Amino acid sequence: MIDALAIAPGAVHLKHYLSDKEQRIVAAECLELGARDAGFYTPIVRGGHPMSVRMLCLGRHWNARTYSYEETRSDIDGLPAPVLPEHLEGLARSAANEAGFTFAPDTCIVNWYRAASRMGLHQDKDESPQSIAEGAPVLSLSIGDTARFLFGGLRRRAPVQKILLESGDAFVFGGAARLRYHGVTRIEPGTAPPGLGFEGRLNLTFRKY
Ligand SMILES: O=C(O)CCC(=O)C(=O)O
Repeated sequence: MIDALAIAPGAVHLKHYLSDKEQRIVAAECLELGARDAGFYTPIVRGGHPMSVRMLCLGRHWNARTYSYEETRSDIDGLPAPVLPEHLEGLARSAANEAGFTFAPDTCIVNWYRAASRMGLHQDKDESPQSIAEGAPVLSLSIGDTARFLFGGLRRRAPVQKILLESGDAFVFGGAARLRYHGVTRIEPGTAPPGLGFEGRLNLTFRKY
């Protein structure tokens, strides 16, 4: 049985959603795609600072300098963004359904966290106005080391909930929760299940542009 925790209206934490086998399959798929042309890279944000995660964008590329989506990696190497594999799209669709959402994602950002990686508190608001207005969810799958995840409110200074995202967990926020601030303060090294074939944490976030 799936352990679904209601975090806020529109936000659901699905504990241990992916089996160990599914985690290994998804991790292998991401590592394989990430090692090809148009694979993992270090995004450089406005102001010229590198992000602490490595990133792989599937379906559409997210440009870290302009905070917008595009067909090609114009801030990296000009290559087209790789296609979002059907298998991953299907996993995200099913997980969102478990949380009560109908979801047809067309883009996935894979963030590869190392021990020192972080993700500052932010809102996801670079998707199309229609997608945001509809409250189309953001669905994340975590694989590897545990993350200390913060889930806040609609204002940056609103109180935050501290949530541990463990390997295999899914986290969904849409509807009234779609624009809530969120971020990752820390990765707990050495907490991943054995046999995943990589170090750190992979977080796949699916969105409908
Ligand atoms: O790594 C996570 O759990 C969150 C990722 C995130 O905030 C994002 O990709 O916008």
